[in-house]
Amino acid sequence: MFDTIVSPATALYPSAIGIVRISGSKTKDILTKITRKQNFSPRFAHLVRVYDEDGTQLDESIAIFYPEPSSYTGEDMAEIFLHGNPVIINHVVSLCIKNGARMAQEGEFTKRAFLNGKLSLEKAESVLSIVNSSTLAGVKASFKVLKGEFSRVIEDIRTGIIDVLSDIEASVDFPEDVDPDIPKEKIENNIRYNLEKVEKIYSSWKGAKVMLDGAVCVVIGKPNAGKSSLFNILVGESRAIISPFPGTTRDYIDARIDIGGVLIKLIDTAGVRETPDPIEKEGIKRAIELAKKSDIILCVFDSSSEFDQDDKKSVEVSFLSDAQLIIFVVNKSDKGDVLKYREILENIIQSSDVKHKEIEIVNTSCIEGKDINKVREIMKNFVMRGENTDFFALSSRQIGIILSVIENLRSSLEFISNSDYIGSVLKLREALTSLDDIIGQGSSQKVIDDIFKKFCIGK
Ligand SMILES: Nc1nc2c(ncn2[C@@H]2O[C@H](COP(=O)(O)OP(=O)(O)OP(=O)(O)O)[C@@H](O)[C@H]2O)c(=O)[nH]1
Ligand SMILES: [Mg+2]
Repeated sequence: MFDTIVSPATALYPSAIGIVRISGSKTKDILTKITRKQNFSPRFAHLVRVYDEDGTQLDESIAIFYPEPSSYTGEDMAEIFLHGNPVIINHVVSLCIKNGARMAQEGEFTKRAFLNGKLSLEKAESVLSIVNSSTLAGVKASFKVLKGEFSRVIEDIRTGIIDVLSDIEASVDFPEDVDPDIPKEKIENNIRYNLEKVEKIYSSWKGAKVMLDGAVCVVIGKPNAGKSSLFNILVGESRAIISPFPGTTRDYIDARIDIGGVLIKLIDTAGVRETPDPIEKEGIKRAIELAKKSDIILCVFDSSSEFDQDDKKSVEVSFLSDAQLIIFVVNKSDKGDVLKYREILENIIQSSDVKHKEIEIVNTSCIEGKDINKVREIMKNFVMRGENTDFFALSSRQIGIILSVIENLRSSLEFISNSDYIGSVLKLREALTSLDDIIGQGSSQKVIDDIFKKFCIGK
């Protein structure tokens, strides 16, 4: 049992209606004291007078009483719809406090809803993002979480993982009781199937996030490829220093650009190469760190040079990054052999196992300003795609958990492929615990139940 809390539920500036919310066991008592009305029908809009301490009438309002457990918080609750003057609202709140309530802390009504089992954790978080979203797409994506669509998907993945666990755990612990040939391939496929579902949650959120918050685009590539030249053209002014000497850019430089209404934070970085120079080394380290956390990578190549180790390293950095869009910009088309570079890059893409990323190749000439618009167009389309994406608006806590589940499932796949069943089980269990954290559940009793379901009757 908690104490009774009260607070304004609407913003404190003059408006048509201002709402005061009360929750807790003293709710009805307080309501009666300030309105002098004894009986409230559940969830009925009563027209009431509100009285001040000295008995004078303060306002006429609508009061609704929600008896527990059928209320937002799960406790006795009331909402009083007053005239929207902050003076009235604040005074009514203080009357409630004088009659036994205390001022609610931030988010305390929703917190109680969670603690009283009315909302799971992820739904409680969605209430916050519904209120805070700055776009309609964000509101709709948050509402989907509140409606329970997200928890249904999570539950689905959870059940899928439990099934895999049952298969593996049963055959490891009790080999004589279980059909011995649950093929390794089947287990692998089942893990992969669930992994893809979790990855889809992440990639669709990420795709939509760039539309909601703007995208971070990092320009990388070996020294002298033309990164700063490209950066300056996209920014529309000569921000970064350009020179024919490799290793010109050392620190990173950023600028906000607007491509047809799409906001992008563009970052120019130091050229990637092996160097003994500690300052340049530090610049390259930063470039790689920035690239890792980006949404878009522009990986620039000098087509008039030979494809070398530094180019290879830049491609590697692109593939290992979070970026969902990689544009291989084959620059210096005015003087280089772009076809040769293109062929090498196409082969690398073909033989790589990078999935879920969009990879494009564009030939450009920064000197002639050629085909830079293609780069702009691809970036814009990538960001705008989020507009129609079916995604859940998730909190950073939830995304953190989703990422750890992805990690766990990937490692469990790796263990299985090395026939390390115990290692795989441990990782799957970690994934389950994390999934439970999303909705705030904590038990893995279901795993045990599922294992015994597979035993022969009578054993
Ligand atoms: N011919 C030709 N030269 C180019 C092109 N783009 C850039 N350059 C030249 O290539 C040299 C290097 O350009 P930058 O933009 O400084 O290259 P960077 O990749 O930023 O180099 P670092 O900062 O040293 O890593 C400069 O002399 C540019 O003028 C191009 O498309 N064609
Ligand atoms: Mg540069």
